[in-house]
Amino acid sequence: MSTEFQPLIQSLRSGDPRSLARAISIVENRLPGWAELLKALFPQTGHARILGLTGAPGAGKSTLVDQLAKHYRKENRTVGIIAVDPTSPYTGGAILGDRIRMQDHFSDPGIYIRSMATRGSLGGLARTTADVATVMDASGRDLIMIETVGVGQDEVDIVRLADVTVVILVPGMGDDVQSIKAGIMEIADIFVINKSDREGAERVEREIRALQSLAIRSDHWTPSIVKTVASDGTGIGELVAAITEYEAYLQKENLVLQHSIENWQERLIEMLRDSLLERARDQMQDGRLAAYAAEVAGHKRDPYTLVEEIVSKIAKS
Ligand SMILES: Nc1nc2c(ncn2[C@@H]2O[C@H](COP(=O)(O)OP(=O)(O)O)[C@@H](O)[C@H]2O)c(=O)[nH]1
Ligand SMILES: [Mg+2]
Repeated sequence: MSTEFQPLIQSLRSGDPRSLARAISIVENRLPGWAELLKALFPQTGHARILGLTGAPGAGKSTLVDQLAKHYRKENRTVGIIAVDPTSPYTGGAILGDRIRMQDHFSDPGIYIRSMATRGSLGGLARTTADVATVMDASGRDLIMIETVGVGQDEVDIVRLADVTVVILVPGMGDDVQSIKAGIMEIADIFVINKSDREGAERVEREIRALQSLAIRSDHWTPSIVKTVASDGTGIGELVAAITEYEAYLQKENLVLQHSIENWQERLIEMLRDSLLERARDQMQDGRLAAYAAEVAGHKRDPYTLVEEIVSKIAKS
């Protein structure tokens, strides 16, 4: 099977954007051979740094990603962007709507942009995003930026795979800082207060500091707070410095491997759950599930024994 993908893998490694696009499509849409492709690519991964950026719609995530991409390109680092944001302006390198700015990058093969379909994702959004990042990593991208909207469970799962997580807030959403604190306080390695050209940036900063004084992270890192105006590039240098500083902290404290182990623990459980469930479903084709449900509903059978039986059949198959 893997020989079938050999030419694709070769051109992918040479950085060819079309091969990258094809490989991502295979993985994202779970086309035949997707798992074989990932198996073949996995040994080539582990090089890319993954940056997660999350925040409410309109907070300026895409604008920030765009500015960061420009910055890192000047340092000659190759960039892959994954937008898990249905409102994002870019899709597979093509531009939607009025966001002309990304056009700057079109002629630069050092930047590859991909939007994820957020609905009906076959393998679950977080897992598919992780797999797409794996493909980008294998293609030799130095830096992968993942843009996600909001801070729901999906987002938390997605940003878990990032080495560095940036949470973007904007002035004028003061109460939101309170309401989303549970979700963001744990995942933010760096806070960005974007649209600092607006009234109220100081207040947001005070609120973050107040929340920070209540929560001590297990790695003892105090997330930095950076004020930016993404639309004109103000503060991007500071943000890059904050990212570098956090990465240096991870290195110094030997936390990189630990992060990775924690991340894989979650991902392995998820993969096992998916895979076992798939096999259980295989066993219950042709209305067997409905028949079982009818038996349980009619109290002809207890569900506990039933599940044990199904699981032991999977183990034997
Ligand atoms: N005033 C101001 N507008 C900004 C700033 N950053 C982004 N914007 C604008 O805010 C809007 C939403 O930005 P976008 O990057 O698409 O937000 P996203 O939904 O979080 O990806 C766009 O019109 C941007 O030009 C900023 O720092 N200040
Ligand atoms: Mg966006």
